[in-house]
Amino acid sequence: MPANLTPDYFKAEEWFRNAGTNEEKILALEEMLKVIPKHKGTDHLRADLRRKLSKLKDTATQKGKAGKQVDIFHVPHTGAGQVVLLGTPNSGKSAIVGALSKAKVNVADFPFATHAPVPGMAKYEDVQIQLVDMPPITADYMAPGQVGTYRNCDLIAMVIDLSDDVEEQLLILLDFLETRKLLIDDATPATDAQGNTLGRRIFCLCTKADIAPAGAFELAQKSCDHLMPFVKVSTETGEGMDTLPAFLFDQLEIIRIYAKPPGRPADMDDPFTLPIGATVHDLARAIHRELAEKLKSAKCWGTGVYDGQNVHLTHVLHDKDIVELHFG
Ligand SMILES: Nc1nc2c(ncn2[C@@H]2O[C@H](COP(=O)(O)OP(=O)(O)OP(=O)(O)O)[C@@H](O)[C@H]2O)c(=O)[nH]1
Ligand SMILES: [Mg+2]
Repeated sequence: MPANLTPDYFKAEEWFRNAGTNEEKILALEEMLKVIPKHKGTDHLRADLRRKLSKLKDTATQKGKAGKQVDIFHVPHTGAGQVVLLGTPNSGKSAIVGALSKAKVNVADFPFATHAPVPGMAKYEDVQIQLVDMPPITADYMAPGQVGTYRNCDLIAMVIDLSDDVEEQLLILLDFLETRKLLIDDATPATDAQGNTLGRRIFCLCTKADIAPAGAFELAQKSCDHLMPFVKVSTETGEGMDTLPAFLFDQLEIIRIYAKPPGRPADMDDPFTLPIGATVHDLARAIHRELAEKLKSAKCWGTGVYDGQNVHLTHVLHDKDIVELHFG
């Protein structure tokens, strides 16, 4: 009996083939099992997929047996947040990372100039935001393991070259994000059954504004069927580049907090960064996980408090607050 496999199944299968880690393979196999047509003709295939899945889950729980593998697509986080660029070949990804950081990127007039992730640090006021330049993806190709970098980042910058076919680029990039469950929408829960986070925060970074035909930016906005912020830049003229770090900071949804030791001035050079909505207790945990349980009281200077006000451990902090912690 014919299996009659669907396009959704083939997409999930491609995801499985390109998965660089066992976690990613598990996610892809679960998707394959979800979308595979369920009839006699697929009995064998489904049994085979279930076997593979259970084997992978077993390996995932047997930690530390194999030697450490080097995964070039695993980019350790540094700074206040990690922003990873996603785009088709020649769209201007490396030029952006090169313009905002000191990273040694390869900007070139030919496609596939970037082969591996290249991280660089972009400065926004007193914090550093990590940008990661990436190899391109196309409708039929991505480097094996590449999806892992997107899975682990804080924010995806979907790069669209305004001087090229914006609709086609959007189709390719959104399809990649949708099939890998990287878009937050009704079909993608916040986490999967294993507790892995699925959807990521995403925005659209439109480049080459200097050579864009009239209306290209508006067309990109109109053609994107997912709600996300859009910005327009040019690394050639600098348009939009000055305000890009502030925009990234906003999109990361973080706040800066300056810790003040009792009786001494606050350290205003090196803020802690915490998610919006973080409390005094979250700050204490960020400073020292064990000491946090001994936190007795706190004083706060900043938004919504008078200077030096005693605040409860559940007090919600704001960007640029100064906090003095007293441990028992
Ligand atoms: N006019 C103009 N050209 C740009 C701009 N940004 C990048 N370019 C040019 O576009 C070409 C590709 O830029 P890259 O930054 O290498 O593109 P990429 O997306 O990193 O390319 P891959 O690594 O192949 O994926 C280079 O010739 C750049 O000089 C821009 O804002 N305006
Ligand atoms: Mg590049």
